[in-house]
Amino acid sequence: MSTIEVIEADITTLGIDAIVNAANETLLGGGGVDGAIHRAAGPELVVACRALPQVRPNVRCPTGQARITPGFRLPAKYVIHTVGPVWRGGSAGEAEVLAGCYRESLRIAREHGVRNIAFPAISCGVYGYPLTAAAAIAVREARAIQHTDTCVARVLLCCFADAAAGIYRRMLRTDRA
Ligand code: AR6
Repeated sequence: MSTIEVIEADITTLGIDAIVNAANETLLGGGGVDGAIHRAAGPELVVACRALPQVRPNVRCPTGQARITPGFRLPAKYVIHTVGPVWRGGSAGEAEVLAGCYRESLRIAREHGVRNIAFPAISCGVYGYPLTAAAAIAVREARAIQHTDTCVARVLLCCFADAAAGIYRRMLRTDRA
């Protein structure tokens, strides 16, 4: 049984088992939450990411999949890197790919005995995914494991802005499983 909470925070400050990074396929860093996580984790993080095998030239994590590294100087023990879809209007399979990011991150979390995990709003920045639609997927995927997962006890949906947190909270209240 796990709980789902919406919090407003800088995800890099959370002292929990794992935080999820909204990365790109290279896993070598970028802007947004990815940049913040790399800055806070220190240079060891990009070294660890670079050491992950490439599945294609310059692709260490295909879109919709996830990879794990230590958190290094972060208060979180692990970083689970996932790559969300770029929003292309909604008919390019974005919803299924985004759901895959949550599922794969939770699967890897479980494999590593993670009990507490925080997700940012994957794809909702530079990648342009509409927040309300993305929040519905985040809530649905967190709920999908809520009653069956014996490892993950707490899923935090971490928003950077209060407007986003409001949307997530409304989704949690209205979209009961
Ligand atoms: N803590 C929590 N949430 C944050 C933080 C933070 N410190 N910083 C930003 N956000 P984005 P994407 C929120 O653009 O859309 C990178 O360059 C932000 O408000 O970080 O998946 C990667 O390398 C937004 O709601 O990720 C990729 O190239 C959410 O995190 C690309 O951006 C995601 O915004 C990925 O784009």
